[in-house]
Parts: sequence; C-alpha cells; structure tokens
Amino acid sequence: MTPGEEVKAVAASLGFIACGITDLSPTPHGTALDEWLERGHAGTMRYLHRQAARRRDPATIVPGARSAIIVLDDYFHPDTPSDLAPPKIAKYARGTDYHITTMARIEELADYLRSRGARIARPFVDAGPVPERELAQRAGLGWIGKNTMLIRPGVGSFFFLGAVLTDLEFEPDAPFEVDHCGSCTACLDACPTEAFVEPRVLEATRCISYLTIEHRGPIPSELESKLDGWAFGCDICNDVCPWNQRFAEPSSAVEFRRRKEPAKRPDYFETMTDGDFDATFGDTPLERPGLDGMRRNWKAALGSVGRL
Ligand code: B12
Ligand code: SF4
Ligand code: SF4
Repeated sequence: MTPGEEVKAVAASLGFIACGITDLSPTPHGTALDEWLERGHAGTMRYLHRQAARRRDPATIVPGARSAIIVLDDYFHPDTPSDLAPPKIAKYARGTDYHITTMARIEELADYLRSRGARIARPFVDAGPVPERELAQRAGLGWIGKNTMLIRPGVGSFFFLGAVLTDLEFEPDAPFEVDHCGSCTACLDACPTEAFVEPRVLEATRCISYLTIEHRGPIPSELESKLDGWAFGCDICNDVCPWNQRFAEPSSAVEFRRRKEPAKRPDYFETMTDGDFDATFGDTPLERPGLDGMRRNWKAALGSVGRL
C-alpha cells in the first residue's frame, strides 16, 4: 500500500464513505469567489469576506501544510411522513451536530497522520477558510453541480465534507473533471425562492437555508411567504437531484438519525424554556439560530403553507 492508500484505508475504517488527497495550490476559481462576494451574495456572513484571501490560497490557512486529506461523511436517512410535514427540518440537522460527530472522527484521522510523523495535522469541518467543495473536486471526489453541491457518482450529495491539512506530502489524486449535470436543470427549477442567479451561483441571501439559519431578525416578507414549510435549512435542490434520487444510501452513523420529534404545533418553541431548548437541541445544528430563531422559523414555516 502507498502512504495515500493507507490514509484512505484508515478513513474508511472510521466510517467515511470516501477520501481523496490534493495539494494546497491556489484555487483557479478565486475570481468567482470575489465576484460572488462583491455582488453581496454572502449577506451577513461577513466571515466569508474576512476569510476570502485564505480561501483563494489554501496554503496560507495553516502555514507549513502541504496536503489536504478530504473526507465525505454520509448523513442521509430517508424522510418519514412526519419529516415531510411542515414545519420541516433539513435532513442534516435532525440528529447530533456534525461539528461534534464528524469532527470527532476527523480528529482520529489527524491522530493517525501524527502517528505517521506529521507535525501538522489540523482537522476542519464546515470551516470558513477551507474551500471544501473545491478541494474535494480537486481530490477527485466528485463534481460541483448546478446547485453548487459536491456530487459523487454512485453516491449523490447528502454528505458532509471534512478536511485534515497536514505537512505530510502525498501523491495527489487526479481532479474530477467531468460535469455529470448535462442538460438537467431540476434543482434550478425547483428552488422556491429562485435563489440561483445562474447555474453554480447562489444568491445566498434568498436561500431558505441562509434565511432560517444565518439570518438574524425578521425574514423579509417576500421570501417568508416562499419558505414552503421549511423551518430549518432546506433539502429541495438536493432532493430533486437525480443523483440523490437514484443513489442516496442510508448512513451507518446512527448519530445523524432523528432523536427528538418536535411537535408540529405553532407554539412548540414558544412555550419552551431556554433550559428545555438547551437540553433537547443544544448539541444539534438547531443551536445555531437558538430558541429565538426557532420561534421565528416555526411560525414563518407554518405561515408559508397557510397553517397559522
Ligand atoms: C456559506 C455556506 C453556506 C451558505 C451559502 C451556500 C453557497 N452555495 O455558497 C448557505 C447558508 C446558503 C448554505 C446552505 C447549505 N449548505 Co452550506 N456551507 C457554506 C460554507 C461554510 C461556505 C461555502 C462558501 O464559501 N460559499 C461561497 C461560494 C462562492 O463558494 P463555494 O460554494 O465553495 O463555491 C466554490 C466552487 O464552487 C468554485 N467554483 C465556482 N465555479 C466553479 C466551477 C467549477 C467547474 C469548479 C470545479 C469550481 C467552481 O468557486 C467557488 C469559490 O471558491 C461551506 C463550508 C466550506 N468551508 O466550504 C458549507 C457547505 C457548502 N454547506 C453544506 C451543506 C450541506 C449545505 C446545505 C445542503 C444545508 C441545508 N440542507 O440547508 C445548504 C445547501 C444550499 C446550496 N445549494 O448551497 C456542505 C455541502 C456538502 C456538499 N455535498 O457539497 C458544506 C461543504 C459544509 C460541510 N462541511 O459539509 N451553506
Ligand atoms: S437549499 Fe432550498 S432555497 Fe436554498 S438554493 Fe436549494 S432549493 Fe433553493
Ligand atoms: S438536479 Fe440536475 S442540474 Fe441540479 S445538480 Fe443535480 S444533476 Fe445537476
């Protein structure tokens, strides 16, 4: 086994469904990132502006790092009828927060690299400065679809991306060059808020995921009426993708299964105390908007389907 094949075997033993390796040379898509930011598509996600220089030149994220080990962590569990009833919570957010679960396994991968002599082995999951989808495409793991997701043939796109940046050098994998979207436009057509300006360009400030997770304050009324019953995140542009419809397989990670079924009544979060919210959802992605955010979202989601 080559050193790279050994890393991939360890990643597989930790439950990751795929692993690829790439170098940290500058992204060829820096201009696309600059234009996206200049057009204001990041909205209040100011950290994306602050971290742009490092995203353009990933070698500067962890000085001394030479390679990125990229892993895919499947979170797919099929929707139940209750999952599909508004207010809806995106699939990725129904169990334990991946910043905890996926990160714990990426840390084990970093430990392995240290045991093989790495002086630098820094784990990342959903971390602003790491251009995760682009590094994954470069590491041969899939293509970037018109919905901006990293899609893997035979798998789909219901997975998290994680990375370890390390000073160890490996033979990089060949980039994934084929665009398997072809003439399909299902994701662009299905988006209820018309958030795609063009294929692969998302006006994030119109995206339900942004509005229900990142946005603070009232949701603009024009968009609130288009939430389509979503109260946290949105799966539509992934659900309609033929690659998911054909290939998505349930994750072996039980942590990502739904644990607590929120009651679908309008006052469910309204009547909850901060203590109850922390005890029930404190280690789930719902913690990001918090109790106030979920109160807003729950009502907005029901209002969008005429149920308030
Ligand atoms: C900010 C953010 C958001 C924002 C903006 C999303 C967006 N499309 O930009 C919001 C809040 C809307 C969001 C929503 C979601 N997100 Co998000 N998000 C991020 C985050 C933190 C940064 C993304 C970013 O920088 N966007 C700015 C754009 C300009 O950058 P980019 O999308 O990476 O695009 C680059 C490439 O596309 C490249 N590029 C441009 N053109 C081309 C052309 C070709 C051919 C190639 C190869 C490259 C290329 O240039 C761009 C700039 O570098 C990443 C984690 C990370 N560190 O990357 C997670 C991440 C992208 N999100 C993720 C997920 C799961 C989601 C949701 C599905 C959650 C949900 N169910 O609600 C939705 C999906 C919405 C969607 N269609 O994107 C996963 C995606 C996994 C995957 N399979 O791709 C990530 C990687 C988190 C993780 N670690 O798993 N997200
Ligand atoms: S996540 Fe939903 S709102 Fe956001 S781009 Fe996809 S379909 Fe549109
Ligand atoms: S729905 Fe169609 S166009 Fe959109 S990402 Fe999937 S294959 Fe590509």
